Amino acid sequence: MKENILNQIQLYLVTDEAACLGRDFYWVVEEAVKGGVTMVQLREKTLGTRAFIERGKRLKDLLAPYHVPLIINDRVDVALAIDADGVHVGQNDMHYNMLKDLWLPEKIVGISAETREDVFEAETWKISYLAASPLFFTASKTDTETPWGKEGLKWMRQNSRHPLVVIGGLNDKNAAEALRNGANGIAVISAICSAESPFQAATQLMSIFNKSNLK
Ligand code: TZP
Ligand code: MG
Repeated sequence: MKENILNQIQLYLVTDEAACLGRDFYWVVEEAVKGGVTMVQLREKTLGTRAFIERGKRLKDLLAPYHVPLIINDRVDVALAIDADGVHVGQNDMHYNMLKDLWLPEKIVGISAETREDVFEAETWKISYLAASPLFFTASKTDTETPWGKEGLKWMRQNSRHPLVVIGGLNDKNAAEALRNGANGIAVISAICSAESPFQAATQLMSIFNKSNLK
């Protein structure tokens, strides 16, 4: 499944079970997808391999009828094992030079860029998108480099040929500005997972996206 990557990355849900505030994980994801989420990343920092694979398979089955791609965070082996649609790696994960030999070229590959050097390095790579990580400070992930901020995002837009996803502190108050400054997609954890209604939160974010696209 690799249709149009620019459509797929528009509203990108990154999962975090703790952020779901005790509600059923699969319910939160499905509500978000019904609300308009265009891609889902399974991000598990504590699950063992077998449990990660089981969760990935279940999520893949859940997403299939909606034609929403499933991306696996960090773990290329898990992504391969469940035949996920894509993999997302950061600067401490498997290097692209190794990943490209293991991963099918038609599948999605996303990379997090934390520094300007990361952006330059990714220029020659055949990747699906680059993520500005983090765009803003966020309590959801604290082991990061300095946030890119608005000026950093503008710089990235000028210096990267890849579709850009922004992640970190995105919500319905700042999404439009990020889109105006070069983002092609908005990735969120808490703005959807911790919302009272993940369905409504996704609907609202998607309507911001659609309005920005009209201008
Ligand atoms: N990578 C960079 S920031 C971040 C990740 C996984 C967390 C984003 O969470 P939130 O709640 O949308 O700020
Ligand atoms: Mg990672």
